[in-house]
Amino acid sequence: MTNHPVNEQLTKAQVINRYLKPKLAVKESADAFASSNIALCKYWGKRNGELNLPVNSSISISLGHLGSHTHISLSDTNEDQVRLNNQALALDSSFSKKVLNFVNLFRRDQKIPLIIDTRNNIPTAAGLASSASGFAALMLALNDFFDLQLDKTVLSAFSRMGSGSASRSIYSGFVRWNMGVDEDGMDSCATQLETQWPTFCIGLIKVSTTQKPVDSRTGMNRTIETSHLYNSWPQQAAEDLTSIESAIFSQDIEQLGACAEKNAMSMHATMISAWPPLVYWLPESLAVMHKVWQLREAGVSVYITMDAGPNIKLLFEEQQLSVLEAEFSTMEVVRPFAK
Ligand code: 2P0
Repeated sequence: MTNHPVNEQLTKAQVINRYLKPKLAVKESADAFASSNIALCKYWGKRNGELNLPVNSSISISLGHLGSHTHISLSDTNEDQVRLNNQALALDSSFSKKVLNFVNLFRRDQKIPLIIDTRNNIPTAAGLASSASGFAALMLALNDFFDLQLDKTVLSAFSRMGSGSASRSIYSGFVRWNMGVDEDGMDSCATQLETQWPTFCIGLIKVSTTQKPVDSRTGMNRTIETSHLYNSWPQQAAEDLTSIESAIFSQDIEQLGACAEKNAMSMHATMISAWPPLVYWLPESLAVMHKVWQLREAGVSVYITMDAGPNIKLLFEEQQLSVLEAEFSTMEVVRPFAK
């Protein structure tokens, strides 16, 4: 694509280094939690793959108690140890490599062997965005462990270098990730929308929890490279962002839901028109979609969003909860603003 300039000059390490002291302080251990998030206006496409700078701004809702918990402590052996959901992983596994590459951006050449223990209470790699909460929790834990004293916008920008959507998981509630324009990407970070919507609900319908065949990063790169429909995506995303943000502030579920559903379907249209085609939907996903559309025809205010996977997320207000629970017996409900 020629209309999305790629600027690969700065590396992650160069950008991060500017914010670090030469020698790190080291605590005995640190703990952090970050919520996962579901995009209402999706992040789909990078203008810079090294720094994970997006083609468009996005908006998400955080998933409250669902997310990642990271514990960092000093390793008493000379080697790092990486644990995921109470299991020790090989250091050359793809998860360990991702975690340690990120940790090394901060540790640099200092010999500080660590135990990095991550626990997700969401299914890993099932389209429920565990990389978002994972990198955000890791960033928060590193900030504490090495006493980096970084402010939240910097933590968001650094998390983004681990995984784009992680920039939004530094905050809770409704969050906007501004695409930014600066060469070093430090203005490509998230901010929290200062509003509460106590009746807002998300319903998670797990169609499949197995590992998806093509990860998001590969999927978005393939889409940019091969889908002609992608040309219309940046402008649509910009328009959807404005509409979704105003619907959040006016608590208009119809406007928010319709625009979020259209945004998700448009993103999937760009994927389906990529080559080879990227079809994350399963027959069960479509069955749920048809059921939702029938319910809406019958007057139930409920809308769909989907990410790079087969699972369905429903957007609705509390008044619809009992009807939807009767229709979707396996649905897990998240109320991000519940006290
Ligand atoms: C989103 N997704 O806005 C979009 C919608 C998937 C579909 O952010 O390459 O794991 O690590 O920056 O953040 C998933 O992409 O990708 C994602 P990388 P990431 O939630």
